[in-house]
Amino acid sequence: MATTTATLLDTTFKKEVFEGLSAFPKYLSSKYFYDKKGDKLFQEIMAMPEYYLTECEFQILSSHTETIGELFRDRENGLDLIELGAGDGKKTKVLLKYMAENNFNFIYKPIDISENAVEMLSNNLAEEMPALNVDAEVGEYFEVLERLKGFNKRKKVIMVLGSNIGNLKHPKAIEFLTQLKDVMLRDDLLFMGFDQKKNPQSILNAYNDKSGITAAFNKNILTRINRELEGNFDIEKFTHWESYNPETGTAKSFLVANEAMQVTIEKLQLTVNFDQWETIHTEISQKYDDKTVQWLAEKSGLEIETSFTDEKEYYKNYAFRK
Ligand code: AVJ
Repeated sequence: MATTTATLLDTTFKKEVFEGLSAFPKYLSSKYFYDKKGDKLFQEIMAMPEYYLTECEFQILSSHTETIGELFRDRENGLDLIELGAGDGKKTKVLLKYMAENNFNFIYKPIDISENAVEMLSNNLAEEMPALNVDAEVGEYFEVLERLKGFNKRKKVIMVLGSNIGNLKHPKAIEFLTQLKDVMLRDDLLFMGFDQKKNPQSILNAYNDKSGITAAFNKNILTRINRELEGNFDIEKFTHWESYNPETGTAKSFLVANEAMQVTIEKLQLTVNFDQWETIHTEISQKYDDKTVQWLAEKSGLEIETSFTDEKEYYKNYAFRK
């Protein structure tokens, strides 16, 4: 008896892989990079010299710790610090330490799509900063937003670091920012990192490192499909390809099929045909300038309060109010 699609595609992952690989041109969502192996590869990416983003944001948070911390502070009632896409928390710890050492009354709520990352971060914080009040959660951005409405008793600061917003095309970014605005009250802050437009070669290098870590990261989505959905992708037959359009500021990642092939994904009851040189689009990493961030803010009903940048002006963190 034929299985109905409803039971066949019973998770978002299955549904989206089915849709993306049945579409033309083919695509997969970068949010599926982050399983245990993907988290590890992303850690390695953040440590690569080519991937300047992490170092720049770390520099910003380290050199403006006090100003940023005091921007967050509410002396009367304290605050809830909510971080979306917390990852390993390395950069956030700079702020957490300042807040802990300067009598801030606050709880830290890290949220991440990776169960593994959330668990590692919670354990790490319990060890390194045992006095810290941590309430971690696993979830996707758009899912957890609803639940943030419950955090209304005192000031909230919502933090999204790492230029994670760059994975969203502008219309989706506006939707995301608007939803954040909707859960914010008058005195709440949104503190967000935006990777800036810069010389195009530096951007290309950041997503096309010589050591092949980014390539492995990109291909990990196929490995994940093989393992979780019983696919038979031959990973070797795909090439990681990066492009950057300096006009739009969009960096795009692809997996290119080196030869014609047929792939079967058992759990989706799906056969996928690839022509030689056919692509799967896997990620966008949008780069910004002040004008674009200003425009996104306006479209979302937010106002830029202030911003912070690094020495090279490669990266910026903006504080928004509604
Ligand atoms: C975590 C989404 C910000 O787009 O720069 C790194 C992910 N992809 N190298 C980015 C990523 C390839 C990263 N973000």
